[in-house]
Amino acid sequence: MIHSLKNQHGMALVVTLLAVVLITALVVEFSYGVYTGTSNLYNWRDSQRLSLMAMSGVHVSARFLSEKLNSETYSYPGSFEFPAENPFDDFKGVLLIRIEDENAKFNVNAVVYPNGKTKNEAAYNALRRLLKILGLDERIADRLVDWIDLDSVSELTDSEREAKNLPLHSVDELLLIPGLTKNDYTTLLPYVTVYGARDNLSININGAEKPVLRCLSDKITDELAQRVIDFRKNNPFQETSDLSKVAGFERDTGIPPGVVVGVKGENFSIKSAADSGGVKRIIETVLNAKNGKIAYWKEY
Ligand SMILES: [Ca+2]
Repeated sequence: MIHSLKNQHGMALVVTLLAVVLITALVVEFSYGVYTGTSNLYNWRDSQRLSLMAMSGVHVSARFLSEKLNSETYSYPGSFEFPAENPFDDFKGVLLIRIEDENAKFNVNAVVYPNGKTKNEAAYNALRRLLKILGLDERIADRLVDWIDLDSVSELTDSEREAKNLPLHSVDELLLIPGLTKNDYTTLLPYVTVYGARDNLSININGAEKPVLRCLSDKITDELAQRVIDFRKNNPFQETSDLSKVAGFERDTGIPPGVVVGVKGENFSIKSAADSGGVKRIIETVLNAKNGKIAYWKEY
């Protein structure tokens, strides 16, 4: 019964989102008419139209997130995709929106406290566990600390070489860290972020994938992490203490101070791709759904 109600609830959100997409599409259609009134360049027109579609995808997502987060104490799941086919009457194309909760990922900047001087041991140890779980060299955690911290004292021989000595602005910067390979980067990418609090390592357990759940404490085995995932499918965590309802967490979660478990995302990445006959226009953005600020924007 609970399961079915949850499903209906999920469906209602998607239907609302669809309705908003269609309304927005009409608005875009109108602006498009105005926009292209003075031009007869076909490619330009097409490209502008795709761009507007992708933009409407971002607006829809931002509105959806803001409404959802204002009305609920938690956010679930960690990511979802929303395709809308032919949202225009006379437009054959697809708008594909993907939304990801950045706070369900490991914020690599949290390994050094905001003062730039002190290593957050709990976050650092959690990162070592994440690296180990992913089959990567645990010393990458030391390389990251040296890259971010203000001092130039090397943990490893080359780990302060051309170091930024500041937090990362985008995950791509990981590629600049000495000794961190393209393979390390690709393996880490689905699980790490640069957005979110830096005074603690804070993770939304409603969205975190298994390796991220496991790295929270030594105690969280693959089996325990799977139980968390199974539990939240039917009962998303509405508050942090709900974690104790999962078998194995009743008495103690084993999560150390310095690592904070949350149930709600705040920073979301949105990828909105408009595609017509293989011609694409994509917008990637990261939005703070709480204060409406855009932390990242890229259109291509
Ligand atoms: Ca440094």
